[in-house]
Amino acid sequence: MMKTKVGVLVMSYGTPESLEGIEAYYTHIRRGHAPSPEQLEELEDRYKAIVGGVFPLREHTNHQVESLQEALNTDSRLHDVEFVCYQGLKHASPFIEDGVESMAKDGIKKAVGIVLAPHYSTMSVESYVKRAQAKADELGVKFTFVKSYHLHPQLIEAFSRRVKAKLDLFKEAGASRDEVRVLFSAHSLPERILELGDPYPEQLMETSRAIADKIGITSWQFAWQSAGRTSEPWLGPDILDTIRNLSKEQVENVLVAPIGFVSDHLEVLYDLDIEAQEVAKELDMRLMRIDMLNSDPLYMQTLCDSIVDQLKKSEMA
Ligand code: FEC
Repeated sequence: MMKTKVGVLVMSYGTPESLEGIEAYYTHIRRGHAPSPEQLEELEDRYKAIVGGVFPLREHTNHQVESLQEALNTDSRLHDVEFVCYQGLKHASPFIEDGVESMAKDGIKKAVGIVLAPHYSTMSVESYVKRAQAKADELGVKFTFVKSYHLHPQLIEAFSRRVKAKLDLFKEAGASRDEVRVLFSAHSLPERILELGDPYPEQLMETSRAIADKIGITSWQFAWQSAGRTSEPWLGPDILDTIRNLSKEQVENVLVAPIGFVSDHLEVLYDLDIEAQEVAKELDMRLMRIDMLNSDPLYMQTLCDSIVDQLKKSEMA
């Protein structure tokens, strides 16, 4: 039987290729406005603090795309389809548009897009989708998109296992479950998303609640991290302020669960493992972080299921 080829555009944030590439990357994030020398130096210093010769996000994205293609092609539900995965990055090469162009060159007529971030926001997922759709319209590729998968049972299972594993480590160190405050976190966005009725904060609360319920924890709360350094207000409370407040409440053990991200990258390896860890140390608190999902088979299954469901829903399969 001839299999129909379906393209999968796997979209992710992107990271520089090297320390020399940081300026171009930062300029792209700032929509073409180059950073000041001070801003550039500050970002370079953050990368220098985490990068051991390779930019970890690039390796993880490459591996996620390979693993997903394998998972999709062993999924028994669509045996008349051959999935071909393409990478499309938001702020680095291969850009989202490059991914769509490669598909068109390979003769792909039908495709699904998915972002390696579980929660939908007009400022995050929607901006990936708009760019992919614009290029697809230009090149005549028919697209459908998975816009969120924040409550997928396998995703909740994968996060829950990681939270539980770290709670066990706290226990070994002498802190019972009730003595540990679990802090779920995600990337902050400008507060103006709320005026647009953006589902991002609610979806993040839903993921947090689902994990807490699954493993039966009551001592948890949510905080925002990595807010931009701009003059407009960003969603709060900020995670560093939250850690300081917890110390005032005599909480001595904190487990951070950055459920808005899936991979090891700057916002986790610097903002949490260096910056938040420093604050905790100063306050004499014990802070741990859950491991990221990276290419966890449960996460690959989440992506795979969401793609197959979306294809069926859109009647493209
Ligand atoms: O490891 C790496 O090289 C990349 C780490 C990285 C990830 C990431 C994810 C998200 N961001 C989101 C929103 C914003 C908004 C702005 C913004 C700015 C930056 C800067 C760097 C950066 N982000 Fe990012 N983000 C990562 C890295 N991000 C570097 C620039 C310096 C700084 O502010 O720290 C502000 C842009 C502006 O000026 O207009 C808004 C969101 C996510 C999670 C969803 C996703 O992955 O798409 C939301 C990873």
